[in-house]
Order: sequence, then structure tokens, then C-alpha cells
Amino acid sequence: MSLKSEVYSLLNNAQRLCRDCPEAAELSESLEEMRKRLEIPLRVAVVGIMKAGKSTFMNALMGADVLYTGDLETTYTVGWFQYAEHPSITVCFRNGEKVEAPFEDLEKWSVRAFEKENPRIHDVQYLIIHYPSEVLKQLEFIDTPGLNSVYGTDAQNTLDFLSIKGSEDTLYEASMADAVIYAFSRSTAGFDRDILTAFHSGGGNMSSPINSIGILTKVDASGIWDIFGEQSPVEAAQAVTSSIMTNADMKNLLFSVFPVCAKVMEGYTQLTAEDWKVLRIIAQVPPDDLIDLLYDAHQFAVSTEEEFQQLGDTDARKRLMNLIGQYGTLEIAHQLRAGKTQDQIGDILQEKCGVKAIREILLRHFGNRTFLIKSRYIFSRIRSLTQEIRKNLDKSSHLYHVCEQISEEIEGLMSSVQTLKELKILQMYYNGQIQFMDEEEKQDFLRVTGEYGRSAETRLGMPEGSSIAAMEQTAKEKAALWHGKSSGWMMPGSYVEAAATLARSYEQMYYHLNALNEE
Ligand SMILES: Nc1nc2c(ncn2[C@@H]2O[C@H](COP(=O)(O)OP(=O)(O)OP(=O)(O)O)[C@@H](O)[C@H]2O)c(=O)[nH]1
Ligand SMILES: [Mg+2]
Repeated sequence: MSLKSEVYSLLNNAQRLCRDCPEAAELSESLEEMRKRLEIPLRVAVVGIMKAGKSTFMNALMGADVLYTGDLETTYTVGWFQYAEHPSITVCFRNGEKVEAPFEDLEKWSVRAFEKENPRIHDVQYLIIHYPSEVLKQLEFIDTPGLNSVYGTDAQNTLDFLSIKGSEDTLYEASMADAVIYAFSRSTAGFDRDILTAFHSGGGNMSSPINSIGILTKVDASGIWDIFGEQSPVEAAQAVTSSIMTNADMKNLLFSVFPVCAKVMEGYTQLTAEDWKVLRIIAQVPPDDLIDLLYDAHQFAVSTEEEFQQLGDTDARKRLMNLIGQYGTLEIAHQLRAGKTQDQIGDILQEKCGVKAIREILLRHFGNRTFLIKSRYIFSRIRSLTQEIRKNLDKSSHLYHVCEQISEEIEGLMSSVQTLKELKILQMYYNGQIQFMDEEEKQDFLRVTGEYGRSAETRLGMPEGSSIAAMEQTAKEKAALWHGKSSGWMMPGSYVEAAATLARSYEQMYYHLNALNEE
């Protein structure tokens, strides 16, 4: 049976047990909520301290300028993005009331500066923002107010929404998010590790490299990038992000950290015809001279000297610095010189600013495992719910038995379903507990556990459209190969467990393909 059918049958059985027990009404309701949650796209929350660049990043990810960002545009309410053909917002109040509002009112309901004009902003629990961005068809995003060491109401909004009440309480136990992106930047006093560990410790280790990544924001403006150097900001920041990931704690918490320069991407979407005209003039300046002119961003924006004036007036230059900064201006000028069109430049910037890589990672690392991540959440949630209920009950009560039966079923399921075993070794691998002998082994492991997709071809590392017979043969060979590896008696236990799990996964694929071949 597939994981999907196993999980649904677990929920069905559990609900059936509840039906015969009047005291289990609340438990039954929670189970129903979990079932609904399985059927919607994965929800990814972006969290981090104030001004880390969360909203800017989210705009860049969606390729639009939706959320208000900036030094005064402090996000006050949680914004939950869902796909829709036409933009609109739903304001969800703490008292349960839901009100539809025009999309133009987004600022009024999300930005702190509007609290005087719109005092009801304090009663908002979260906003649902319906928006026609392709990426939302697969993943939903949640923008959150910044978390600071001194929690204000806006930070509390994030904590409430994600159900973290203080660092000991749980995140994923009742969280609205399935996966998390931690945003941190050098300029916002470094990486707030306390927040990360609070998330990590919440809900029985639910935040892990399987469902969390980090982004290092503002790499064009944090002293990482050298305008005279050969590298782009994202390239220059690779060294910083790799060194962050050598830290053992980080390996336990995050899949990886990716540098991003979201502001340039966000700014690009706002460039007007007039801005492009100025950029075309700027592109005519020889590259080395342009670097000299851009070296001091403030001077570039305000200078009235001839060499600056001939590029455009101060308003036009100020606008460019505000929208795309030094790096954006330099890169766009470079691409215009190479004869690229505005649209082509947009694609190039997606790549250069690190946004494309992150979007791909989100779809690959999170998107491909949506059901698995959700199931993992559900198991942990049901486990803790039933434990909690049992704590205060007499052992002879009906509800006690219901809870006991449900948790037994979960334990059984977790030790028998192959995908869950794969998940367990994946977790061990990301925690640094499993070392493979070489790159080839590592790639076999990542492929078959679905890192690159769940089609049979991808899991076997074969070209799309390979014949079933060829795949059957490969699966058989790999099963034998890994079976051999699993009996390496001198290898560490964790390696042996991983090898045995892999052998089993290949074996299952083999049987499956074999059956198809015989049809
Ligand atoms: N240079 C540069 N500035 C950035 C970048 N990303 C964000 N910023 C700036 O950092 C400031 C904060 O950005 P926001 O996206 O509003 O940050 P936030 O994390 O949403 O902030 P809060 O909602 O207040 O917690 C703004 O002035 C952005 O323009 C970037 O990639 N490069
Ligand atoms: Mg924000």
C-alpha cells in the first residue's frame, strides 16, 4: 500500500474508533482537520527577525510587488498567500469573523503604520492574500511579522499564528506551517539562533533539514560583496553560506542556506519605461567608469556634477538606487550592453539574484515531499494528542482505549511503511549521522529517496521515457548492490541501516516494475 492510502486508512480507522466513543468528539474534530490539511498545497512560512528582508524575498519569489516593504513598512499581520486567478484579500479576525476586502486595501490591513487610521488591524489574526502567481499552485507562502528578542504585538502575531507560545511550547504541534524558511541577514545583527532553536525544539523535532531551509538576505548590501570584485553578490556570499553550514548545529536545523539578493528582483518588477530609458543611457558608460560612478551609492543618487547629471537627474538616479541599488544598476547595464531585452534581463536576474535556485529547491526539496512532510506532521500531532489525553484519564475508560489503539496503529505504520523508513534515514543523513563512501553512493541515496522527484526514472537515475524493462533491470541490480553493502559487517550501524533501507526501496521498485512489465 502507498503512504497515501496508509495514512488515509489510519485516519479512517481512528475516526471510526472515535465515533463509538462520545468523549472523543474533540479528538475526532482534530483528526478531521488533519485530513483536510493533507489535501491542500504545502504551506511554507518565512520567519526571521525584524527587517531581515522577509517580505522583499516573498515578492521576489512571486515575481511581483505585492507586499509592502521598506524601513517604515513594518509587517504587522501574518499574510498567507494562496493561488487565485484574481487578486483579493480575506481579513480573518481573532473572533472568527472573516471579511472580504479589495486587494488595494492590503497595505491598510498589513502595515503597522496604518494602526491609527485602521485600529481594527489589532484584531486581525491573519490575512489570506489570493494572488495569481504560478508558484502558489504548488506551495502556499506565509509572510510573518519580524520576531525580535523583545516581542511586540506584531511578533506575537507570528508566534500565535505558528502556535509558539514561548520557546518551550510547540511549533509544529499545532502550527499552520508545514515547512519554514528562516531569513537572516548580516545587517540585522546576524543570525538569531535562539529563534531557530525554539522552532527546532518545538513539536518533537519537527523542524529539521527535511522541512527547513535558510536564506541569507541582502547580500548586495552587507559588506559581503565588493563592487570592484569579479563576483556577483550571490557568488560572493556562497563562501559565507557554506561556512554557516559547516556548523554542526546548523546541519541539524537546516537543509542548507542560500544567498539571495531579493531587492533587485523586487525592484526590477517596478521599473518604468522612464527608468529603462535612464538605464539605457547608463549602459553606454564604459564598464570600469560605471563602477567608479556607482562606488558611492549616495553620491550617485544626489550628485549634481556633470558626469552624473548626463545620466539622468537626481530624482531618476535616486529612484534607481532605491529600487535596484548599485548591483542591480550595474548588472542591468551590463546586460543591456550585451543586447538583452527587458524580459531576458528579468530571467537573468532571477538566476543572478539567487531567486531561481531557491524556487527550484523549494519545489524539489519541499514540493516533492509534500505528502511525506504532512504525514510526518500528522503522526507527530496524533501521537502527542493521544498522549496528552491519556495523561488525565483512568486506564479503564473508553477514551483511554481509543487513544491507545490509535497510537499503536501509528507506531506500527511508522515501522512498516517504506517511505517513512526512507524519511528516517534521510533525516539521519542530514543530521550528519550517515556517511556514504563516495559521491555515487550519495547520489543513489538522494535519488531513490525522492530528492529529485518521485518518478521511477528519476529515482533510478535514468533518462525520462526509459523502457520498463530497462528500469526493472536497473532496480534489480541496484537492489543487489545495496543488499551487498548492507551486509558489510565492518560498517557503522547507521550505514548498514541506510543500505538495507535502500536495498528494500530498490527491491520494491523492482517488484512494481516487474508486475507492470508482465501486464
Ligand atoms: N540592499 C538590499 N536591501 C534589501 C534586500 N532585501 C530587503 N532589503 C531592504 O531591507 C529592508 C527591510 O525589508 P523587508 O522586506 O520589509 O523586511 P521584513 O523582514 O519583511 O521586515 P518586517 O516585516 O518589518 O519584519 C527594506 O528597506 C528592504 O528594501 C536586498 O536583497 N538587498
Ligand atoms: Mg515584512
